[in-house]
Parts: sequence; C-alpha cells; structure tokens
Amino acid sequence: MKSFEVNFDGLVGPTHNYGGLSFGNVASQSNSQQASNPKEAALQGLEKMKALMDMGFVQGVLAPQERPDVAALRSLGFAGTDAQVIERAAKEAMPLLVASCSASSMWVANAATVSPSADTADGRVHFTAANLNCKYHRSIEHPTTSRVLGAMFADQQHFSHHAALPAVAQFGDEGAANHTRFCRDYGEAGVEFFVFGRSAFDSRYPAPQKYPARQTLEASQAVARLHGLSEEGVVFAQQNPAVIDQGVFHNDVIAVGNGELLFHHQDAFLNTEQMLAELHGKLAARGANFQSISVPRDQVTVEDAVRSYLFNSQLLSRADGSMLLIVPQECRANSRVWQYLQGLTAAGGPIREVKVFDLKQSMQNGGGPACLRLRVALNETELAAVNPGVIMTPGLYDTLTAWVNKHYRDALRESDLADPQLLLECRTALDELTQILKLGAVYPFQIN
Ligand code: SUG
Repeated sequence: MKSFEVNFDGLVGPTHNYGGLSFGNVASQSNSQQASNPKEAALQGLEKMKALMDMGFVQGVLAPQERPDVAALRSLGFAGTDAQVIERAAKEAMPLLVASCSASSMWVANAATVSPSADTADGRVHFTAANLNCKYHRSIEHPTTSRVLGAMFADQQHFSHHAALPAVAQFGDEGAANHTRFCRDYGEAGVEFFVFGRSAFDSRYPAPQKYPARQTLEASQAVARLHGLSEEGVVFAQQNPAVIDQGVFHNDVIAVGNGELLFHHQDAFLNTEQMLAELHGKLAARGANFQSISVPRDQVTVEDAVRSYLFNSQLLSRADGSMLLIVPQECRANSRVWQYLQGLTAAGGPIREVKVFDLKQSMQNGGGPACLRLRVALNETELAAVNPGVIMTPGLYDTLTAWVNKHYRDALRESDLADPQLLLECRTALDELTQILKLGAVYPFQIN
C-alpha cells in the first residue's frame, strides 16, 4: 500500500498581527507594534499550499481559530456583552486583549505531535494537541485545535486523539516543532526523534539562562507513551541551551528531518555524536540508512540561521527519491546562507533543489515554511478516511482565495483590535469557512 506525508498548512486567521508576544522569539519581539496585513499573510500561505499541490504533493489545510477569544477574556473576569468584554479589556488590560487576538494558531507545527500508524502499538495514527503553555496567547489554542483535528481526522478506526498534557511548565509541550520522524518509507515503522529544551525533574540536564526552554523531556516522554511508541522507535535528544539563548525557541529553527535525512546546524544539539549514533543504530535496525548533514558554524552562524530561517524549511521527498528544500526568501537575502545552499544542491547529495517562497507576513512573527505545516504520514486507507473537505484541490484553492479577499482586512494595528466589528467579521468569515471545509461546528461561537 502506498503511503504519503501530507502537509496540513495553517490558514492564517483574519486577526494576524504583530503583538510582540513571544519572549525568546527574536522576530516576534523586534516587529512588535508594526502594522500587519492579514490578507497578504493568508494569501502568501495559500500560494505555498497551491505550489506544493501543483508539484504533486498531497496538501491539506488546517483552519484558524476564533479571535478575539472572548471566552478567554471572560475567564479572566471581563464581563458583559461581547462588545463590552472587548471594550473593557482594551481599556483595562490591553496586553490581554492583544493576546486574545493573536492568530498564532497559524503555526500548526505547534498544534500537535503526530505519530503515524506504522509506529504505534495499536496501529492507529495518534495526535496529542500541544498545551503550548509557555505563552499565554498560545496556551488558549489547544481546545479548539482538538476540535478541529477531531473534525478532520474523525474516523476512530484509524485516528486516536489525546488531550493536551497538564497545563503546567513541567509538561511544556510545543508539538511537532520539536518532533521529527525518520523512516525508509512513510508506511514503514520509523524512529521518532523528540528534542527537548530542559528537564523539569532532573537537574542534571542544563537549561538556558536567558530565554525559556519551551519543551520539557517529561512532556516528550509522555507523548511517546500516549502514542504507544516502542523503545526501539524513539530517540530523545537535548537542544543546545546556548542556541535557545540565541533565539532558537523551537528545534525546527535549527534542524529539519525527513525520510532518512537530518539536516541540522552544527550547534543545534548537546551530545551530537552520541545522538547521531543512536539514530543511526535504531534506523539501521529498521532497514533504513540514516544520514545527516551538519551545517558548519563557520559557514552559517546560529544568528544567520535565526534570521534567515534556513532550517525552518520543508524537506520534501520527490518521486525520484531526491529531496527538495522549501525555504523562505530571507534565505536568499542572506549571502552566506544563499551561498551555502548553492553549494549544497550542487554537491550531488540528497538535497537537489531549493525553492524560495515569500512568507514575510508570517516570518515577521517568527513563523517560516516549517512552522506553517503539520506533517501527517498516512497510508492510502487512512488518507481516504480524512475529511475530504480539508484536502487542497485547485477548486478549494480558488474558493479559499476568494474567501480571504472577501473577509480579510489589509491592515491591522493594535488599536484596531479593540474594534468590536473585528469580532463580527471574524465570526462571519469562520462560519463560512467551516462550511467550505466541511468541519461542522468547531468554534466556541458555534457551540455555545
Ligand atoms: O510561538 N510566534 C510563534 C511562532 C511559532 C513558530 N513555530 C515554529 N517554530 N514551529 C511563537 O513564538 C508571535 C505572536 C506575536 O508576537 O504577535 C508568535 O506567537
């Protein structure tokens, strides 16, 4: 049976804005308070989805969330009508209104961790929604994420969903941004690679000094247990705390893997040799020939990696077995990174081609091509069980483009977030979207 890696991209929501909400994420902090363009952001994302579909990849779409999140504001004590809740929050606690408006669910690499059926004890595809509890504006995503994933992957014969881990820092979980799966073929048992930033219970693991480590070892271990992964099918590795302190807030800012290949920066991990040997050994036992490409710091610095998002790329397997790297245009703008990439594709190794995309609106908040997609490896039977409304087609692309053009604003500043009309616009747009994607009722305003 054939198997695929399906990329489900997050559709950027109508309130995309630069709130400066993510301490430790350099782009989010440095673009704080700039005017955003939600329409352009959503169209840039759709362009990428269409391009991948046109290249023959199976592409899906993951819906954005209801924002402002009035229910979240109510739970913090703001009362009255929806308009009064927003008005009071704007007057008394603007940072909370900004957080409740964030369109951060677009970075669906953080939506969940996904284990394909070939790896799990019960032979189903497992999903654990990420609690994202390092940042308040992201911690409010998981209830709706769970409903949306449930509506996309509803068939319980093939799909198993787990609620987010306990919402405490000790179980901080950022989903697939710190998880990679290696395999010979998507349909065969592989090795799942969990990268954590610190341990909550074991002080022998070093922690960063300046910025938070969002993912704990204990969270990664819990996800592996929930998914029924075997000892032979997992490797846990620690991110280098020094790179977290340089702005590498998720492992997918410094490494990307696919198939039998790990593409990473020289300084990405602690105990790199030991970790590579473990990956090599466990994959060899599965019949796979693991390889890694380490990018030397004297060619590309960690700062270059953080600014260009070289590693926040999509590494895709093509039909002929070669690989394609999807990078943001910031990689072309950085001469050292661009030169490195030229050499890489000319070297005759596994990565043969680089394609550049303009994702500036998302990039300015620290979200590159890899942040915008959640990978789900599926066999043909499982793919047939996915809600067909969320699989990208030329028709769906046209419909979503028209939908964005109809409903999205082309400029959003902090002061606009207090406009109660914005909430109505979002709800109208999302109500229509759930019909387009055939999701049923998934948003609080549709349920309550
Ligand atoms: O969690 N930015 C996101 C970016 C997530 C990127 N995802 C991956 N690397 N997989 C974050 O820091 C910024 C929002 C703001 O400042 O308005 C934000 O949430």
